[in-house]
Amino acid sequence: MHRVLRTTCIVLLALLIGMTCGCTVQAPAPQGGDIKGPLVPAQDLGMVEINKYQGKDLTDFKTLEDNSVKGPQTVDIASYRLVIDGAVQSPQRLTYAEVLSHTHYQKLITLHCVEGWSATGLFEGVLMKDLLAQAGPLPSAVTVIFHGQDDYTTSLPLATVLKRNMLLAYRVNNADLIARNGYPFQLAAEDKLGYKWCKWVVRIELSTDPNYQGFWERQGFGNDAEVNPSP
Ligand SMILES: Nc1nc2c(c(=O)[nH]1)N[C@H]1C(S)=C(S)[C@@H](COP(=O)(O)O)O[C@H]1N2
Ligand SMILES: [Mo]
Repeated sequence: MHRVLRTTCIVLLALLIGMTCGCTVQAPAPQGGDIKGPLVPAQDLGMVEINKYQGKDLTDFKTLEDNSVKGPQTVDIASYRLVIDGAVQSPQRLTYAEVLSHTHYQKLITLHCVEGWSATGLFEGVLMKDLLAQAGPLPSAVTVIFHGQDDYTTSLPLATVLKRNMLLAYRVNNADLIARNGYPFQLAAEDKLGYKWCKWVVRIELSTDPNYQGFWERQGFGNDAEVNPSP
């Protein structure tokens, strides 16, 4: 009897905590599985777009509904510069080719949108770690703020970006990103909800503010946005 009472109390307490913390949106359970592969140097997969990789079905990103706040952006690659600034030793303004001069990597990753859908792709990109090393984050830098050409912003802790070997992707499924998917660059924010996967990245700002909130985060979506939060 005691046991039942105690369990009931714990359940009620958990519900109460859940309700009071209900101001932020929780991550949905991954749908269709959280498919993930190892980080490998980019291999030549031929000139064609692929829809299967090592036996896994890939999502056709081109036909995904575009949910971006202001719709697909058109980035002029001739005048494009990726700005890396803020709390860094030497701010950078990199051309598309300069970004791509870093080592290319590939990884099978699933994007989970907070709305409940998910998409799996073979992402190809350069390591954020390599790009950031070029600018030299100051010891006081704790947050990486991503700015899209549409003035969208989102952020991640610098430590997470480095530890997870996050990729700044320029290709998915062996095809260059198209405008609706973030051309020229989308952050492949592995294990973070879709709103952390900034598209049309034009600026990477290092910040000393641990509590910075991006566009959706300011609307009440969790700043952590972890897909598989550990208890
Ligand atoms: N610049 C920018 N990036 C953005 C968004 C946006 O509105 N603007 N929307 C985000 C959201 S909510 C999701 S789910 C993903 C969708 O990425 P996809 O279109 O490549 O699937 O992009 C993210 N990146
Ligand atoms: Mo999303």
